[in-house]
Amino acid sequence: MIRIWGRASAFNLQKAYWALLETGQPYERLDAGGDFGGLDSPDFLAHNPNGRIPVIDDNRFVLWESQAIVRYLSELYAPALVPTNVQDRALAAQWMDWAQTNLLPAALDLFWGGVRTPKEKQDAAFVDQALRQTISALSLLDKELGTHAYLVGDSFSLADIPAGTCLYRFFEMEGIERPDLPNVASWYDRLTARPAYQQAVMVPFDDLIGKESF
Ligand SMILES: N[C@@H](CCC(=O)N[C@@H](CS)C(=O)NCC(=O)O)C(=O)O
Repeated sequence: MIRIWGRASAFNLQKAYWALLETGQPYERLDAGGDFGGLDSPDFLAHNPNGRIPVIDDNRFVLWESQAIVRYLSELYAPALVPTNVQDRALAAQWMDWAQTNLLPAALDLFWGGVRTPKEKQDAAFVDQALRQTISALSLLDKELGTHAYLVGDSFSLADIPAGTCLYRFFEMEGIERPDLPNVASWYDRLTARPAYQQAVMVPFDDLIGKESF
């Protein structure tokens, strides 16, 4: 039985949880972080000395960092999510690293500034800049997705998980203008058809307003 720690509304938990659900393995999710707290308890820190969620324990193998978890779970339990040839695996790594270092910081700033910051404290210039950066990153994806259905070729793979996780909040948050991104929108439709995406990612995100959390 795989155990995974993290509150359902945590962005980084959602990446790892989505991958876990794609594996079909039995699991237990334990709420932690946000209003559940517990990240500074000795037991939690013994699992993750970095004091963040998500963390998994797979028969005493403990792993933290969401994208490391996505890779581990896919390779061990859902090999169909891992491209078989070296070049495609390299492309998957490219998209995962790009999402982590380019798309997600912008998208999380947008979410932080426009959703988790109380309305009366929101900084319009900050939100606007984060929106422009997010749209710029999504426009790059829109071009890429013009020639194939998923980030690596025409099959869903682990490469889609980090970038795909931010789409639900981007398309659902209120008060922003979204440009037409037809290929991203079609990709999003394909992701939302996946039961694992629905369960892990399409969950309310209007909690923790005013708290420093994603
Ligand atoms: N780089 C880490 C970041 C982990 C992280 O910052 N997690 C956030 C939730 S998205 C957290 O633990 N926040 C504290 C809390 O929720 O209380 C990863 O990808 O796993």
